[in-house]
Amino acid sequence: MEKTFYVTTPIYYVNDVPHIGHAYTTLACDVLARYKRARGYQVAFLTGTDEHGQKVETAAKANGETPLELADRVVKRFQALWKKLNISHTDFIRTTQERHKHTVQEQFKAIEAKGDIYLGEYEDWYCTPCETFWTETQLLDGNCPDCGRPTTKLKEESYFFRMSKYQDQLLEYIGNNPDFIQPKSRRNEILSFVREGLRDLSISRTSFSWGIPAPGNDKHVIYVWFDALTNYISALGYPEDKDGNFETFWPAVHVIGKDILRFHAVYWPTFLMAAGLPLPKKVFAHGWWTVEGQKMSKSLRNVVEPNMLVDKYGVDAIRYFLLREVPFGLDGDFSHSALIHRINSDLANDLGNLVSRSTAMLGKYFAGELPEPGARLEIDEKLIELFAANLTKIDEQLEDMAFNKALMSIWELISAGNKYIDETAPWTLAKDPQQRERLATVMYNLLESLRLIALIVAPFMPETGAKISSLLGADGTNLALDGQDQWGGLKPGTTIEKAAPLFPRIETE
Ligand code: ME8
Repeated sequence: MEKTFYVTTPIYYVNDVPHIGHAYTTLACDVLARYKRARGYQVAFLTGTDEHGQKVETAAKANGETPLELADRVVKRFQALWKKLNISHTDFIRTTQERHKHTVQEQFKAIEAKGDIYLGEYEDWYCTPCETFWTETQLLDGNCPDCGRPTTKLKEESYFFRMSKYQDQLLEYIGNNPDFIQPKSRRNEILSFVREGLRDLSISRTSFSWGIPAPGNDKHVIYVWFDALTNYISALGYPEDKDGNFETFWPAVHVIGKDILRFHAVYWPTFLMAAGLPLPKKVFAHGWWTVEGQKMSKSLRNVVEPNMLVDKYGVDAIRYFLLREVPFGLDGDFSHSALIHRINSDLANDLGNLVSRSTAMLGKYFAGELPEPGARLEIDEKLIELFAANLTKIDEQLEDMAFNKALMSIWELISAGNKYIDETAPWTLAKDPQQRERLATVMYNLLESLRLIALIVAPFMPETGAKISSLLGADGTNLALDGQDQWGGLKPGTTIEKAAPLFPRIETE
């Protein structure tokens, strides 16, 4: 059977424009998708947009457009950004698409038929001038968070999901599957939340209309989270599964920000249990970015716009920085000085120099033609062993979504390459005709190191991986690791040109 892998990003709200936070989640998923592909998996990679709900309805009204017009406009910005960031998603779902609405309604009907959805009453705080319901926690000093006027407690008819029924089953599942919710600290948070008791969940509203109607009762629209979470299976064609995608790819690995963990680790699994479906393989909640030490917010005008960063620094530098700077799972701070430091030291200096020195020396000593290597010395064996060991390590690190550690393991290889140059001193060997074979071995090992570095760096930095690979005479579009990750893949006789600098240094005043 073919190995398959399904990874998803959250679907992003269209009432905001994309910023580095969104880019971060999507990039992480892209690295996983590319890595798994390189390892021979058939990959489904889903991203998309969350387009229903009161917030979108209100934002559209404020702009004098329909919710769908607003969504159409913002969706283009997300799609353009993903293209610019080299995101390799295989599907893009919009919750306003027919395929999605269909699945949501089928899911609602199935759970209702089972008796786990019932009609009841929901009590909340209502702001009459704004015609808006607010939950207790949304209120500001008891008043409407939008207009500041007093609110009144009102009852609203609502459908409820019998979430309470699944409390024990969920606890048992989380207990039996230690890797289901990651990182561990977050898992503990969820465990204590569930242990405190699950209440039934209101899953419809009658107070606004921009949403998917409840089947058989048009007065109600389905609550955004029941709608939104279902995207992960509607994109696979559930329940009909005409193309067999559900059968092939479900369950998924969900990558999300810590802000929406409860929805993914409590609501979503219990919906799935009620529908009799397997639970996700993993829910990983990463941390949040601040900017130059402050919370990113529109009012502070410090929202970091990824388009601008890519234009200024290049796509691979941004991809590298975001995943290298902060352990996935912890909060981090974005600053221009940290970004520039990483570009100059890790990219221009370490990786850039290794590539330019190695290819330049091959040009100088062997007219750019890769020689046949001779007998290996201990220093060669050590280098080769390090590559084998770290490739295995990186596989485990990516399994744990430790992107920064995986990058450190790659940079260990890059440093080892630079150190190998310093210790073997090819310029000295080149002066002695007796050392010609030794020089050939050294040059072969250096260029072979570059081949493996290109392949393993490619999921993180696809353009860089492809550039180095093509330089070595390989097909820059085939960056498979599977079957290519053994030492000795480069063919002697290959012509390799001197590389242009990969990452120009960024000068600062
Ligand atoms: O929550 N740092 O959509 P959303 C890191 N539609 N990541 C950040 C971030 C920051 N400062 N800000 C946002 C929604 N994110 C729902 C999801 S899923 C069925 C429905 C990322 O547009 C992070 O991944 O508010 C977070 O989970 C996501 O953007 C929220 O995007």
